Amino acid sequence: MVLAGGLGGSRLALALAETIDPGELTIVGNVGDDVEILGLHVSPDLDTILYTLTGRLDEAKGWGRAGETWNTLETVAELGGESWFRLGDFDLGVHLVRTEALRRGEPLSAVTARIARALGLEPTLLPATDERLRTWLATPAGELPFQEWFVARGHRDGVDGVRFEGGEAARPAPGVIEALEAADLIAIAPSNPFVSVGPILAVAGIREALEGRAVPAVAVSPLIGGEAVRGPAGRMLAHLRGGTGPQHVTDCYKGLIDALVIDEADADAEAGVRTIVTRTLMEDAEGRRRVAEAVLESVAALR
Ligand code: FO1
Repeated sequence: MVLAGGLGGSRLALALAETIDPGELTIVGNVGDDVEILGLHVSPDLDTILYTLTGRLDEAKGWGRAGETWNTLETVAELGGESWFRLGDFDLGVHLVRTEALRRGEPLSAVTARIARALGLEPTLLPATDERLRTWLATPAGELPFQEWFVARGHRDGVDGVRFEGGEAARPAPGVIEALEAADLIAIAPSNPFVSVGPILAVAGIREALEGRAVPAVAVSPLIGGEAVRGPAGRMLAHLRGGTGPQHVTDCYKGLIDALVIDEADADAEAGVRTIVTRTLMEDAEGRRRVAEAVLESVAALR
């Protein structure tokens, strides 16, 4: 089982799906980034996973679909509608189907499973929760909803704290706890620990199941040489945890992991937990295989 945010999450999920039987893999995705745009429910991280593992991701952007067209968005912009969050024509089809289903009362997990099946996804993809859970950032400019901070303001505002609206009350989506209990290994993807993995762990039932795990849990550090591969994770670790070394990543997962996969560039730094050292950049199939093998090695090493 893998707990995954968007791009980093989907890369590790793909790495594992290419290395083990993909039907044996369960991916639990972040929904704290979910947002309503033009009346449509968008689940960016679930979609990044769906698109990555079915060969549809726009690799250059790291979100949305390859070969996308923007006719609808252009019309929306012409009409003065909401166009800051760029929804492409192909992508919109997914949001239409999802939103219609949710309005009819179908749970997010059920419509996600339907979309996944239709797109040919082999692993099981589960949202962390079917209930409303939203990430908010405390910044010097005030508290901002996730996508306003990340996309509209380009995650330039410093983050003094993260809050998960609905996190305490949210129950794990059907299948999440069962998958956690049936797993041979629990992996935490090299996603942002605060805003990508944080919302998953904010679901009390998931955190408790992870704390009480009977199998090894291993995280892959999102850092290479003390810097995040992409996005604001480095800046957030520095400000909220006091540094950008393996130990600061471990500190985000206290009591939740037995090992941390770190990059060769960070091998000399203290981690506060058992480490597995490899090259962690997953740029190509070879890089993904290396990381998947390091993660899977930890099962044998920790048993
Ligand atoms: N990221 C951007 O930087 N700009 C966008 O306009 C944008 C649109 C978008 C549409 C659908 C989708 O699934 C993702 C989209 N993203 C966009 C990426 C996304 O908001 C973030 O990368 C994730 O939420 C962070 O994991």
